[in-house]
Amino acid sequence: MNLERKLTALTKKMYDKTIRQCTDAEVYHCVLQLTKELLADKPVIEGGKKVYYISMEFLIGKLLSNNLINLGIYDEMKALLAKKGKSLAAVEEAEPEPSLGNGGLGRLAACFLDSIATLGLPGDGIGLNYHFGLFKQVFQKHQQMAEKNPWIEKDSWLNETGIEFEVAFGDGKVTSVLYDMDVVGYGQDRNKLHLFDLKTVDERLVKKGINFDKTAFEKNLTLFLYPDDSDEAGNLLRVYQEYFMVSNAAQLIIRELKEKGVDLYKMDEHAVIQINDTHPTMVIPELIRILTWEEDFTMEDAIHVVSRTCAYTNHTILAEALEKWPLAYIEKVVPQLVPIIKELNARVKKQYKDPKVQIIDGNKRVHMAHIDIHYGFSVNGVAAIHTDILKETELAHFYRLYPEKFNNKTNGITFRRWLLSCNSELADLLTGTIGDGYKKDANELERLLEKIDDRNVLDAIDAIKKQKKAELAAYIEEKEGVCLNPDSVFDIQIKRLHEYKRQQMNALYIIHKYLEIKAGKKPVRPISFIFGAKAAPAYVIARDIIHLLLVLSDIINNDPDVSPYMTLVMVENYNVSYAEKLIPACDISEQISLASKEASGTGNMKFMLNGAVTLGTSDGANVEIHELVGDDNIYIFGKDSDTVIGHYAKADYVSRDYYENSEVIREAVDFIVSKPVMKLGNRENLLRLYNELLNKDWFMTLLDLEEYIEVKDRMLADFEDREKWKRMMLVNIAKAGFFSSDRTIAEYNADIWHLG
Ligand code: 26Q
Repeated sequence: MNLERKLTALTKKMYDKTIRQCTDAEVYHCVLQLTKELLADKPVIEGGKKVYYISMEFLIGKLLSNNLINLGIYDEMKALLAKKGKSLAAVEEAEPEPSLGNGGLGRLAACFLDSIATLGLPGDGIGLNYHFGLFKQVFQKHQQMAEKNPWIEKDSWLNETGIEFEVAFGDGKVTSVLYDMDVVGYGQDRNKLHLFDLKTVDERLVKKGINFDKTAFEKNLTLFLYPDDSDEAGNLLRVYQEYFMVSNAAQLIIRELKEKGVDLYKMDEHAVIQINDTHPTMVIPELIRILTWEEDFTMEDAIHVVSRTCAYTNHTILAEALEKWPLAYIEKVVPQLVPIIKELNARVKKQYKDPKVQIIDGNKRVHMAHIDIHYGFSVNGVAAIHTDILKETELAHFYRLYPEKFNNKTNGITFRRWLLSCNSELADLLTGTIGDGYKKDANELERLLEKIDDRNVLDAIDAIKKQKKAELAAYIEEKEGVCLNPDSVFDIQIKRLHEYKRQQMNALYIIHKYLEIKAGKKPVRPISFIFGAKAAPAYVIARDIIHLLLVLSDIINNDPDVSPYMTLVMVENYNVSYAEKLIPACDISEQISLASKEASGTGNMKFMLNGAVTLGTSDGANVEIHELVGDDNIYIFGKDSDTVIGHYAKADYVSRDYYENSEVIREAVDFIVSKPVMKLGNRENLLRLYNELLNKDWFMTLLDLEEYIEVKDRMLADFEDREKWKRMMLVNIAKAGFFSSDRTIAEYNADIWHLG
């Protein structure tokens, strides 16, 4: 294959220019075109049984580099462009970023598609083609504002399929159109991501910011992704979106089965549907409806085969995040599902008396997870501790009924994006040190442990970290106008803004450091505190926390007594591309959720793989990271999940006691409403946050604050023992293999899907 000849022909045809004469954006469009042609040439992965991964979110991020890597032409393309005076990085800047997810759950779905194809398994994603995705975050007067984020251009990764379906709602029918994206595996053939759109969607509905006419569902359904992660928005439009997705999914799956000549009574032998959290739950009653109404199945037969086809993944134990829709909503949106849901409910009621396992509760709310558990064959959590909590506490009543359905699948990340693409320097060093077998079998990373005493390897890892920090500092200076000292420690917390993730605890540490410096106690080495996070626009306290961080950064970075020793930056519009720049540059990975609340976390894995050391609580996948690297290569602090669950059960946590009993805590908390902060910030935001911490603190920030300060200070001191730190970096990289999503997907396949 001759890339140069093909690309030259394309630039000539599309712009009547040579590669050299094209702008970066023009080159991008030509490379996009060329890559799409190469993708289309790949055979589609076929096999006996296929998985359909249905998800409201696929946080795919930019796709150019990832596709080039998986096609095996990344280096060649980079060299070709360089020869023509172009840089692939600059060309990539022209690619619009689709933000079709809120955070972890959406990114996990994207990593899974990459791994399913890489393992050569037949499996497609099914989701929605949101025109503006998740909102774009801008900061104004130390506040988060939301704008739309258009990403679909005339030419994009989307392919028209010509496939259309009808979807009937209580108040009218709509037509859907299906777009596909090719998902090529690493050195493999391809699967597809199917994204459904509304034929009559109208982008002009969006006026200022992200406001739009919520009533015209036949025009608005696919405009935006709901910006709430882990909060039940209680909005009817979300139910419209969910039904639109699953009705299309069900029609597509049945159409594909029929094309293969499958006997629908044996659907479960040819298809498995993985339900990504409760959001696609209505696919269960919808399939049952189609089979009974259109395929003449008895209710008994339909329930039987659908239950053997559907599997459910739970991503949260936060009660407020478990979807419970008023039956009246479903009645309005999809009246045709109501008799089915009532039938499913009646069957449960007949068999089980326990009110905790009913589908429709006393307040006429439909518990979506309960449908999944009763009428699916598998229920999985996303990290060992999370699955244990589901079994022992949150879903204990169901575990007693169906112990055989419960299983754990610890999350993973695709090493193509989170190592090969974002940190090719480290990938090359690894290849030079242990060979490139780790690219296919991530467990081979362990061979790096043999080099634990190898000066050259340790220094080389450290040199790459230095380089990535310098690159990030330059990028942040350009984007945010904040100058970071590349010799400082880079302490990074990037994830959705949520009280349980405790960005506010990190903020209190920062205040504590600031006050120490003001009092003359200077750190031996400057520290750069870096945050990236979007808050759901309706999540008031989360926005208050962003406000505090922005005000603090203004104070700290502009105080000449302090800024030589510490810097604070909250980057604007944190997204996948920003993560790819931040993660390779991190020294301290902040994973400080209140124990029991973070189902898994996946950023923790990305940081570890890139040689950062974790500062975290015993929560989610941190527990498994801890087991793998051992006590000496991680910094764990805070009360464990049993203690925390005990506090909730007894309702005996009183944040004010912690405030009153500790001067350190008192000083830090009081600073939130101190003169310098109130002067720059907004009184209402700051007072609310202060009062919340003192009078409620539902996610127990103050419970772990003192120990957090202690352990973080010890970690910073250890950073000065450079030889020790370099070894910790090496051990973390070497032990990261377990967290490859290839391993996760192989487990899904062995235990749940049984594909091929
Ligand atoms: C529900 C109803 C209405 C509107 C929105 C929602 C909604 C949307 C998104 C509820 C939850 C989410 C996203 C949850 C999420 O991202 N969970 C994360 O999943 C990761 C992958 O398993 C885990 O690593 C994280 O621990 C978990 O927080």
